Amino acid sequence: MPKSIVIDPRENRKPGSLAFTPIVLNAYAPDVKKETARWGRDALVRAWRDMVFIREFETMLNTIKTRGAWEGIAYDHLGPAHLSIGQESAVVGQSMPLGIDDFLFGSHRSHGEIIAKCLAAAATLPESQVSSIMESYFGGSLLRVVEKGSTGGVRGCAVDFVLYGVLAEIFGRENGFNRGMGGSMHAFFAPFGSMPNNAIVGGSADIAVGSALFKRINRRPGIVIANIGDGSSGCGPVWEAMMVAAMDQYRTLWPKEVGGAPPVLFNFFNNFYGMGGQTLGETMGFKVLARIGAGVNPEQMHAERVDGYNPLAVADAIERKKAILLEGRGPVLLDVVTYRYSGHSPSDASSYRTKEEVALWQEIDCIKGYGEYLTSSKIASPAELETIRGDVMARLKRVTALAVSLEVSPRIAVAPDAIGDLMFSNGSVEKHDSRAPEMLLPAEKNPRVIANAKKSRSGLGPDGKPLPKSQVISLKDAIFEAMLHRFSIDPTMTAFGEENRDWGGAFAVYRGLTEALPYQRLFNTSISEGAIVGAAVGYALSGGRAVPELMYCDFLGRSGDEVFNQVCKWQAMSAGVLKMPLVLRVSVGSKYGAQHSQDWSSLTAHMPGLKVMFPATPYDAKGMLNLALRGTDPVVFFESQRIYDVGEIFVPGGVPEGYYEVEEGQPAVRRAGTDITIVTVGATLYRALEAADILASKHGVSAEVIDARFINPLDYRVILESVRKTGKCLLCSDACERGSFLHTMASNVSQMGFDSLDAPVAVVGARNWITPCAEMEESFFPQKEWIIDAIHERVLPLAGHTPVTDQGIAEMLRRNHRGV
Ligand SMILES: Cc1ncc(C[n+]2csc(CCOP(=O)(O)OP(=O)(O)O)c2C)c(N)n1
Ligand SMILES: [Mg+2]
Repeated sequence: MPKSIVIDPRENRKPGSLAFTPIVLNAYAPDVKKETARWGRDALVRAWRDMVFIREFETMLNTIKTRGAWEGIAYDHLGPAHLSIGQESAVVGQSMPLGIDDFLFGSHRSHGEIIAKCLAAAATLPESQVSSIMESYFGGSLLRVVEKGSTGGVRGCAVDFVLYGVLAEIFGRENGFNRGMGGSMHAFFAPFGSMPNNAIVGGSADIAVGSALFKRINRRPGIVIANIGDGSSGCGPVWEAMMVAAMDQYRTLWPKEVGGAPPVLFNFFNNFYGMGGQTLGETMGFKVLARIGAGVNPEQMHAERVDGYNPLAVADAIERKKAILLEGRGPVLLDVVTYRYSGHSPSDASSYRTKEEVALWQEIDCIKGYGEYLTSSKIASPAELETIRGDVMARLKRVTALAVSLEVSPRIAVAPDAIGDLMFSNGSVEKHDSRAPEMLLPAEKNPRVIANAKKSRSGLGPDGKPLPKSQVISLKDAIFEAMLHRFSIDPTMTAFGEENRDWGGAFAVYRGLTEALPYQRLFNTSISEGAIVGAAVGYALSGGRAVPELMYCDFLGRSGDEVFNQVCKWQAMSAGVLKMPLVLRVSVGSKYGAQHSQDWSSLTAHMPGLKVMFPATPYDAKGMLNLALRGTDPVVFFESQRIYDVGEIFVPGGVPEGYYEVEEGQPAVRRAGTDITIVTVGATLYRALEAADILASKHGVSAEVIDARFINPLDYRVILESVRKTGKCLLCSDACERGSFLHTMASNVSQMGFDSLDAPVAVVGARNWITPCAEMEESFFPQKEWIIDAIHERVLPLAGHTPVTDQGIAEMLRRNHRGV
């Protein structure tokens, strides 16, 4: 479909100049009367209390880390502790106007945010709600520990619950908010709107965008804040996140009722350092971080610099920006000026800054300053503040003693496989919401469905001969059918990436979906592979089904962190609190040279927490995608471009019209044989079958050809059973041989099937070169001759065979020695 926006040269070639509006800096003017009226006395005093909680909590951690004991409680904490001493006002002020529907995603330095957000919720939610949240979290196991001896009723108990949940998590205990699977840098407590914190600098930016997209697309209340540091302003994914958050289409193309741009706030806690790198004057060139907003959109992201040393200035800014976001006019950027006196971590001697500089900030310490504000304006007396401080210390001592005790707070029992049990949720969800899915066309009116109805479901004619490709349901048609099916069932399902919409999806896989779906369910993004995947992570962990796409496998590098650290880890790091119903479609190219033709499935196979699938037939493409799109685990779904147009030649009757799933992890025997087992991953299946034909006709060798289909999980029993029969095994895929997943497979088959093997397992992959141009590709990707020659040289000498390629041991030695 052509675009509705016309790119007019008359408009775009006009001379003129671009005007920027001034960006407000630290404009907050304190006003005791207004502040008391807005927040009420109790909340104003509680803000001070919460700042003290955070300060003392982190002082305790620092003391434990550096001296091995605090207040007579001895503990050796081996893990990290990135402290935010000095920054308390910025986080407490932030949480003041937020409810539990407002989400915070944070960083490695987020203890303060978690505590501030959770204490605010514990103080403001109805007591019955607080009780039921504590009671239901992990079956009440945390509550059972803190409720005994707790003071101050439900709210007092909730304070202890929060401190204990965070501390037990930092100490890696089963009673931690994430069962100790997250630790200091990843702790969070979703029921109060404290969402995952990220040890990857800037990692929360694109995840927050996805969470905000979830809220917008599914009309959920609240805003989403990405709490990131000034240092993260140099990170590509942060910029990508801002680009995706600021796309015009939310207002120009999306239906009005969706409500405009996703409500996301990029909140930079600007403490002027990224470890020892000084962002002001050294590592960045913006001078004032808020300037970034001016480069993003005409609203300049409503950017402002805020005095983060005054909690009320922060609260005021967050409240005003929240209103903008709820109106769909985001994104917003805040440059919250703050400072940490603590080192980057307890081992940091702060050699990169002067004592005088630290002293300048300590002189205006936020707790001291805000305490003076409270007392001088008669909101609280010094004695009241002292009493509060006493209560803080008493609670902290009690909770710390509980958290260090291995009897009260044991670690998760690792044996037999407790962490393994957390790697996948292995769930199955038809739909993530009960509302009717928003569709523009019923399936029977969809042009592609109508066109497909005229095609043969099988790739073979009645005579058993292949039909012309244009007349059969192809692999990409099969993917389309699975997508349309789930779109019409799960209202939360959304797919996005480059060229997903009007173009018809990369390689026309999605042709027909543009007509079927409103914008918010299928949209083009900026060319931001990191943010495409990162936003999908945020969308999925917020409760919706996301299908991001990478146009070429070679772009996986651009989304490296998102795939290798985010998609795969959050289910386990949250101890199952989060689910990740995300299917990342990755198209593997050919004919497009060195940077568009690589199969990097081994990289994803290496990452714990990913399910990896690689169908090679239309039947499997539909049945496996159906499986993936109903599951609750992240799946990387590889598709080989070279077989997008193949028809189904293995399953009688071809691709079923209705719904079905392929059983997870089960390889498919494509041809039975007795003399050698050939296992393929992806498109080499068809070359292996040609090789099997030649082996049979010329050499009388009967090859059993198995299509692995799955990379992880993978049930090796089918392969081992075959090897028991044949005694020989060759593995083949289009991935470069060195480091290919085939080597893991070879090692497993060798170890588990050693008794059956009478030759080593042979691996045939692509050459360890760059992929040459299309005309030379046959010298790079495995061909049927390579398979036959490798069998001859390394597995089973074939009488009278003269190899046409060198697959022998000497050549393997030579290649490895040269590194090619
Ligand atoms: C992608 C990435 N690069 C580097 C690091 C190592 N690292 C941890 S924190 C940090 C500094 C981050 O600075 P900033 O974003 O300003 O946050 P702050 O530490 O000041 O809170 C660095 C470089 C990391 N964790 N992730
Ligand atoms: Mg910083």
